[in-house]
Amino acid sequence: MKIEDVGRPGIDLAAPDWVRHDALKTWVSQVAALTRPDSIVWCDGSQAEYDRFCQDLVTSGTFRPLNPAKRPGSFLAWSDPSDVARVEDRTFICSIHKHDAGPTNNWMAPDEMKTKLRGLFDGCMRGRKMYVVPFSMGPIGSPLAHVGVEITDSPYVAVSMRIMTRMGRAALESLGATGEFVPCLHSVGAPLASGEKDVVWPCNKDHKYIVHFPEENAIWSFGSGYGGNALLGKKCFALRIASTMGREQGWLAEHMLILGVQSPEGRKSYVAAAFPSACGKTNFAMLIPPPAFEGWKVTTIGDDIAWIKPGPDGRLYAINPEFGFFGVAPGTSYQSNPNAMDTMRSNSIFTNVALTDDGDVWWEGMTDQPPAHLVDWQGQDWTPDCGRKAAHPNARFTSPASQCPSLDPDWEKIEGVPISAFIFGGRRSTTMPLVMESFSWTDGVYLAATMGSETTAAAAHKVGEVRRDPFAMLPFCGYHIGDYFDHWLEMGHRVSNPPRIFCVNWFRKNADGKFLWPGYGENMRVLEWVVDRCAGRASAVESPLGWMPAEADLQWGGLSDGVRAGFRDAMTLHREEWVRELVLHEELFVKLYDRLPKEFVLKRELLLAALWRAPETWVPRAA
Ligand code: SAT
Ligand code: MN
Repeated sequence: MKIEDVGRPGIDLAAPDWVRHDALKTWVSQVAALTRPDSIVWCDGSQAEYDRFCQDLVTSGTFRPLNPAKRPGSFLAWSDPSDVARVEDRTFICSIHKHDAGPTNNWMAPDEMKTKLRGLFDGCMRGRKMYVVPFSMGPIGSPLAHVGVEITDSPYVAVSMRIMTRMGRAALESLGATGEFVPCLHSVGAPLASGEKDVVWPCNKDHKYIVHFPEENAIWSFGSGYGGNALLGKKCFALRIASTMGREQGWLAEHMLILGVQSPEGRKSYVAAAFPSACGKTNFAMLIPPPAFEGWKVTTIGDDIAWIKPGPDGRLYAINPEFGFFGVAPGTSYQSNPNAMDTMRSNSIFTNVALTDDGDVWWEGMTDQPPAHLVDWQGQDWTPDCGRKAAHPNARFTSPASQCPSLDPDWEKIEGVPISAFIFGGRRSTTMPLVMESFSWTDGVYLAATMGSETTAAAAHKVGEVRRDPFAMLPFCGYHIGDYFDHWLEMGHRVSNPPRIFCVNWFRKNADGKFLWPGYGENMRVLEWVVDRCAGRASAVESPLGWMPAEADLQWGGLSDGVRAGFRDAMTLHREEWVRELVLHEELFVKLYDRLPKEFVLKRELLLAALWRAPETWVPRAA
């Protein structure tokens, strides 16, 4: 990524002796000359440095230290109310050709965008420190790992990157003097005039740009300090840029959790599962099996992103490129996810949750009884009857993965873990059954490509509308989504032993709007069927859409008849709903026209025919 020489920055550019990468030094000095920070801080990733940055954040008022007796080593931050989620309408894929970004991404010509961005970045770090943050996505030394360097003027970003990635000196040293890195440039876009007092959450209310240049693997982000907009290793690098790299190099970068399942006899399998943001991925990744599953164990490799490559034995192997969890706080409790609650007991950053009177945190759903008094995420007094939410619905915890009690012992294995099954799940109150297995790889790719989901608070748009979210990658695919489907079809043919593909829907409701399936730990019953199918140990019924378990194919110990009745309803296929669904698939296909895999057109016709052959309502029944 070229930035023209705009002169000398006029500050000390000397890098510490462990920085031996000349191209990095050049880039840093170009960025400094453009953005005009007061000083440059090269981040080594040490604990002492982290503590110093946190202390600075406390001094500036961005961080509030939490009560060390309740939440040791932890801090609370409240963002500006205008900066609380990813900004999808301000997110751009600037490929040279518009067609390569495809109809699901915003696009602008790279030159035009760079001119615009250069204007915005000009002097944008005045009055601030510029942090140079080297990081590795994936275990350092893994053949699946890649290095990035984020330049940011936000110390909140620097400390969050240390939790979320393998950050600092070791990451940079793994590059030697000339290795390739992804340059990630970030500014909150709020320069300070000399003597001007800073606000606690600087950001730019008028201009936000989250921009990717796929042909040069570069990222520029301006104006937001929040989540995926600012922690550029996550969605920008590990999904949008990495998906482009994976397409060129023959691997996959996916919006997937990775978990391990171990049976009482010690059989172990790994599963990767895609769900849209804020659909309970962290809960699923840290699932605790119910009492009826004595001896079963679920272990966590990752909760959000998977990088997946063919291994020498014809299977697909996955790593979690991240080092921590950036999870949705509201709804997380010792009931819904004890492992997440234990993970965030210490050394964590909380953003946009409420503060309790004894210096701890609280959010909706954390306890049955809300505290009698809180300070809410906007700094106002809160009582249970005040009519406002105490935490923002997209409030987050940022915690080290190493603190997770269910962490898999092999989570840092450099070759990754072999994947037996892919699971795709949307949030659908109707239509989609609780679980089914695709008839084939191609069928599975079709089902994942046409996945729909009701929108959540993770991004700034209307909550609760159904939108197509192919592979849960709609906001994260860095190139034409039609080409992405082709890449998936091809990857299945490239390996001799591809994973099986399943769809799930934990969110189906009855006519009264009540969930039909209890979810959380009870999802173990579905997960057991999935891994047993992969091992050839579970039976299934052939439905018009795929293989489905009959009631007798799941374990029911410890559940009431009511739950089993809910299961039957959640597995029912209604022809009318499905015909409507297939019409909506057509809406997506029309947008992709020339790059839509031809297999999909045929598959849709076959599905329609199968639905008309089957009874109007179809329930899986054992033969
Ligand atoms: O804010 S993030 O993009 O990192 C989280 C998410 O949307 O999944
Ligand atoms: Mn996500």
